Amino acid sequence: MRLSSDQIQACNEPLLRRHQQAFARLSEYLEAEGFQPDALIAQIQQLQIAIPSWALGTGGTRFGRFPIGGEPRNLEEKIEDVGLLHALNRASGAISLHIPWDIPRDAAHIRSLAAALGLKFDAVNSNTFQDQPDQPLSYKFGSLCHTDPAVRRQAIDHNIEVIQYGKDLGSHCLSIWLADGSNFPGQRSFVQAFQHTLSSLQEIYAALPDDWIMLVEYKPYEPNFYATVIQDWGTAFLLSQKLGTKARVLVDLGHHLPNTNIEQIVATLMMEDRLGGFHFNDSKYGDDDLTVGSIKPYQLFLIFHELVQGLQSRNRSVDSLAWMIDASHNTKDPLEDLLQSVEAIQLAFAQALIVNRKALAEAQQQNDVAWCQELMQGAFRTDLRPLIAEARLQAGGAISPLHTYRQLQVRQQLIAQRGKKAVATGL
Ligand code: LRH
Ligand code: MN
Ligand code: MN
Repeated sequence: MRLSSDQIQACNEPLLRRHQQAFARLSEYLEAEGFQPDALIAQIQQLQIAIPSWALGTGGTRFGRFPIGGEPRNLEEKIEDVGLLHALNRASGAISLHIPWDIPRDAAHIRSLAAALGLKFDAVNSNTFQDQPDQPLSYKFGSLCHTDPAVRRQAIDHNIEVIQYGKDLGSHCLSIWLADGSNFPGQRSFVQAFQHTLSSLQEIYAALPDDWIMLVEYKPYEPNFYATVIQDWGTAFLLSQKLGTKARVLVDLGHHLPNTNIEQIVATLMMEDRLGGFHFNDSKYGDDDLTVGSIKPYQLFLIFHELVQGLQSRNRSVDSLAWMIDASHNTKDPLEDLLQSVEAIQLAFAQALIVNRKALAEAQQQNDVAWCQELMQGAFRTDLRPLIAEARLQAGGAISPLHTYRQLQVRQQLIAQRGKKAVATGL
């Protein structure tokens, strides 16, 4: 299924007048504050968020899963779904694949399908946290860190194979998340587990093409509940430093202990030029994988504030980082949830763009604490939804993606085509 620009424009029609009024009011305010709406729109349009191939179906918990129907049954249909999102918001122009959940067996065909929908391939993800049916050795006690060199070899070879799939698709980035760790004190030597991980990563790094990036993702716990080998940003940073300049840290927002100051981590990683990318989601307790911006929108804004600062001070463009969503949708339609997540990211980015940085630097220098807060919250509390809608509209998208998605009865059509019982692979 595809959405034509005529269909989208027809849905925009009745919303146009109200949108134009709201955008005119906002433009006037922004101009008075010293910002050019057109320049902001150009920056917003540049930010493309990759959609994970593993999150296009309903997720679940270990207690149950409630499929919604019409879920994509194969990679082709997942690409089709990302195409639907991108047609609506013009900001989801990339897909991130998890191997072997989504193996692009006919890379040329998959590539051309994606290209026809305006999609690129972002990071390819390896998977050594599950055993596959045809796999000779088990990852029950780890993969790249395993005590047995034969298991490490198998996991290294898998990563090298994933690089090959990525090359065939035109990706430039390998993303590695390891579940490796231990469940009980004394089970493993921390030092040995780290050293095995490092030497395995070094072999994978050696197979990485020159124009590729290796993203190292950290997580404090789950599925191991005593210790995780790459538990925090410090460990991921250390590994990336030891590996070389192509290795960078991936920050998954859900992979922190409660109340961790993620924006400070982001600032430090940017300062050291080691930030590689993001897995966006939101959480109340742990790795909840909820809709981006649904629980802690101010934190999201503060993260973007550091990102914008870091990118501007290094004169780097937004596409120098890998922007991805990593969420799971247990009770909402996954496509609606993803539309909401992308919009939350765009909003936080736009809010960060309108922080008066000059005034903030002065207030910081004067230790004017109240004024610093005023400037930050002033940007955060500005309703920039008409600006994001205008960015979409000018790019040929929907003024209100969710509204249009429902009006065009996309889910109902997907169910009619794929069936009520179609269930996607992935989370
Ligand atoms: C682990 C994780 C990691 C995996 C994905 C499926 O919690 O965030 O990024 O690749 O979930
Ligand atoms: Mn993740
Ligand atoms: Mn996670």
